[in-house]
Amino acid sequence: MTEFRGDPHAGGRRVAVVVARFNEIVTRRLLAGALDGLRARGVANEDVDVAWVPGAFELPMVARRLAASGTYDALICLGAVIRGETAHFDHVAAQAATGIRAAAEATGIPVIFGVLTTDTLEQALARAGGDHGNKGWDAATAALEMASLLEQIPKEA
Ligand code: INI
Repeated sequence: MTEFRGDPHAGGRRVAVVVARFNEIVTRRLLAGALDGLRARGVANEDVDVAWVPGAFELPMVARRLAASGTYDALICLGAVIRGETAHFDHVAAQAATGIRAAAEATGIPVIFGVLTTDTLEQALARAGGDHGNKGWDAATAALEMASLLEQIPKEA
């Protein structure tokens, strides 16, 4: 039996982070968590690029362009969609999730869903460096783990 397991402790990787400006009080903290997580695993500052988009709805388009560039081992998308603030919460959240997954499938590069979908700002802040950890950090872990895992498993024939 072969067991494949991604190793997040891997330096030398290039990572792009796409982050939404909407609810920036939350997303700035997610970004800080993601950058901390990448650095803690040995990713060099110069191997990380950050692109800001207006809102979570725009994450997939930019993520897909960056993933297709061949420059990065993994992409991280960060956003905060808060139900209390919008009637179109469900559309924005669903389009972000579907589009991010499509970007990964189209390019074969891991594109990580680091988008909070919460009912309130307080719940979002709790998950952006508050009582419930930092989803940005978790997204960094997932990105490096997936980059390592995809390196190990056989490619499409
Ligand atoms: N974008 C977010 O990232 N989070 C939200 O909570 C949000 N709300 O509340 O509407 C939001 N809307 C903007 C959207 O992502 C697009 O930027 C906008 O519709 C332009 O396409």
